Amino acid sequence: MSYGRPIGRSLSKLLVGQTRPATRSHRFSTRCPRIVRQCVSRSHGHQHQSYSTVHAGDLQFGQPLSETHPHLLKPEELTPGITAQEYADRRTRLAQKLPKGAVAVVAAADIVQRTGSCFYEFFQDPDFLYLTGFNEPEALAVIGQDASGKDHTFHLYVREKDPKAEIWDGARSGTQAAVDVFNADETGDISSIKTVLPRVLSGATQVFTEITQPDQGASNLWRFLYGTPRRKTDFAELIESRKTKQLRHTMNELRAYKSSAEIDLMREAGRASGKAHTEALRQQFTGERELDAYLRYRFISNGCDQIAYEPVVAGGRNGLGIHYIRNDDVLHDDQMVLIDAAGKKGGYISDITRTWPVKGKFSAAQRDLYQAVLNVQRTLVSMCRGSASVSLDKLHSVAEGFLTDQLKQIGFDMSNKAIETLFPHHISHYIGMDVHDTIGYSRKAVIREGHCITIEPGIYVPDDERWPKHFRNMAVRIEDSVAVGEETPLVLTAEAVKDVADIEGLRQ
Ligand SMILES: [Mn+2]
Repeated sequence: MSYGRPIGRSLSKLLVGQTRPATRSHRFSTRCPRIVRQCVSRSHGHQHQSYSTVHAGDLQFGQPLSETHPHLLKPEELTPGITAQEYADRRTRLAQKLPKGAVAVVAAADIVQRTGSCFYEFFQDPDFLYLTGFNEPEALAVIGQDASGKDHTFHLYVREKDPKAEIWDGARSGTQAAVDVFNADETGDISSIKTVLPRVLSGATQVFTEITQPDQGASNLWRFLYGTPRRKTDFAELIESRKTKQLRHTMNELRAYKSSAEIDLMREAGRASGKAHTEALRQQFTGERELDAYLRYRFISNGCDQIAYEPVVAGGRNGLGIHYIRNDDVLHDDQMVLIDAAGKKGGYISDITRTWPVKGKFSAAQRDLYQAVLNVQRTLVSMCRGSASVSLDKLHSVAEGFLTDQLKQIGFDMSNKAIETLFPHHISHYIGMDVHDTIGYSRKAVIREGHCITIEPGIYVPDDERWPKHFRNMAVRIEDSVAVGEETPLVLTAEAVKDVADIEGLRQ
């Protein structure tokens, strides 16, 4: 969706000292693959100006751009697969959901330190990335409606370029690129945000933000040791005189329905990851670690740019631990291995689980349990349609009923809510930029075209006399990522085989 606001970038403005164009029509001029660098040179005592042309590819930015990484991005794209126009449209859609006079304030994620001078890989805050395409820490966006009510205003404060710091931490895009590449109306050095922000927010009647929410992820121990700060932050003091609302709900409404570009990226991530699962199945592995490493390598070499989440590679009863990620055990020939692993592309994840016999052939009991789960998984995938008018919670109760029937047929006593023990997690979650996307978005919402979800029934049989002996300590989960269609679901991870005959056929 566009309101006639041309989006491009003009790298010709990446000039030291050049005056910023005052009007939008200037700002969104067509992108230029070369930039002109203005030089001041002196000769024979006379000062004159000369111009030389520099390739934009010679400049360095804090993230890949089409000029520097044409193998990753097309010219109109700001991040792989997503155009500058789509980012602008997202901001406009956000602005239109805000009351008049309100602004949204969204912060970039911070770098997380491991120990000493080691850092974890940087992961951008998904809301911030969704709205800006800007993939650096220490940045803040302020977005609101423009005067016409049809377009948005966009302030983006970033780390200024700093040659000394960039030697250590890598290139930064800087404030000039915030305007010329990322299409901000106004920018500034994040180091002066404390003095700049009060002016920026001075006209805002309401502030929508998540920044005031305390860290939800801290453990009990961490809260005991470090508590929550008693003193108000500068930001909290700045906005306390205004009506403050949570932004989460509005962001979920925007992010829950995926654009065709987003679905294309998830399909590419799913194709590359699904292929990797099938490739792994062709080989014999003797340890979880090796299989884990093989998959990580194949996800990337098949076209993903990152791993989507810590993989679960669980032989035998290790699969009963839903979030088992140690992956350090031996794989035995008489076991099945449960693998929940996938890659990510252009910021969009896929989510896949497959379970197969280590030696490539199912025992009778393994086949019975596997086939029971697969039957239910296929039925549930076929319900991922707008025309089915179901919610995730409805899909879950349908899955519980079908799994109960299937397990009865292979000898389970399903009385006393047995299904809740054997199938302890939900059938589905939303997927997108996050593995569990749009946290807080209702599982009671009726799924529609554009929603992307997983279908992942699993049966985990404890070592308990209550269950048939030959199934004890077995775990089977089968999971695909699915884009909901109006009449037909699109399985995003179809390349990962799951039929019994296909699995056994791969290891002749
Ligand atoms: Mn999942």
